[in-house]
Amino acid sequence: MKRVRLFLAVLVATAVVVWPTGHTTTPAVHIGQQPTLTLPDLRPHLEAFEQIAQAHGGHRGHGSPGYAASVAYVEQKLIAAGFKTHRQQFTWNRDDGINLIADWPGGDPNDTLMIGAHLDSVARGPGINDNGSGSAMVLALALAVAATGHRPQRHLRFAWWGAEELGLIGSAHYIRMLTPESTKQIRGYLNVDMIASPNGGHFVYNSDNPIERALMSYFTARSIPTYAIPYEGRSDYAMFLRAGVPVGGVITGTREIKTEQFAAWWGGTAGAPFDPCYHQACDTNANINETVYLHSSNATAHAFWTLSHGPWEAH
Ligand code: DTR
Ligand code: ZN
Ligand code: ZN
Repeated sequence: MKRVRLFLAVLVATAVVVWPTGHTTTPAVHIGQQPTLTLPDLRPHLEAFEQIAQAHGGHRGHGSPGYAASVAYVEQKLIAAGFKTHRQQFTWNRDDGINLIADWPGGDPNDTLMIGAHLDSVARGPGINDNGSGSAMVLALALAVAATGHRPQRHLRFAWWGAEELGLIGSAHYIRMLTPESTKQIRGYLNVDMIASPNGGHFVYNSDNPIERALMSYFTARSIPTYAIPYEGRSDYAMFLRAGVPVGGVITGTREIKTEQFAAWWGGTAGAPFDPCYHQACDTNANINETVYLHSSNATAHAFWTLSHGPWEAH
């Protein structure tokens, strides 16, 4: 009888250790230390994007080897950090397009927080402000989530969109491929496009939702003036908005001219464009305002971290 009891004890112990009960339990919620993104977190990715463009015909446009190399660069960093990555293929203008989607394991998939940036440039140049700045920030944020072991109640999904410059093609494909149920699982989407303009400022989408409030709390806490801009449907947030997903984000300006008032608020040159190299070959690493970039990056990181847990409407 004693031998039987011993056998059963070993069997149970083995069953617990070797044969789990068939369902994976989500790791306990752990709120990691909110990161402060620094230039060493961001610049290496911007420099990699410019080197990729230089090695592949001068740009990272949809369907080009430069775009494919940009996807591979971001993907390998994410996989090394423990993300589950997925290349979502689509075709546009007879060229193969790719959205790179990365899910951080854990969290409630029915309550997903998303952040995204388009990874493609125009065919005229390397696209470092537009939109290496956004792509690098989203990558640095994802790596910070992994490094801090951040495991909030919400599921976290990161995206790098293809073919934005051709008309929001990649993000439109992503939304089109969602079912109504999976669309409802997305609690909110933060868009990150052009956040380091050389003569830039701090524009916040006039979302009137928890995303805008979380973004504004960063700037208000530092007494940094901001200017609310309406949705114009000119970046990847547009497709999420049309699908009924709450959206938000910041932008530091494109070819529009900086006014005297804005120069008084943010410095820089009145009467000149926020980004004189918008969609030009000179959109290189020299086309980055580091002060503006750090504020817009950390405002977005603060909002994402804040919104990753807690009651949505309480924000
Ligand atoms: N279409 C973006 C630039 C752009 C224009 N308006 C906005 C508003 C919000 C974000 C981005 C933009 C591009 O050239 O990539
Ligand atoms: Zn852009
Ligand atoms: Zn652009």
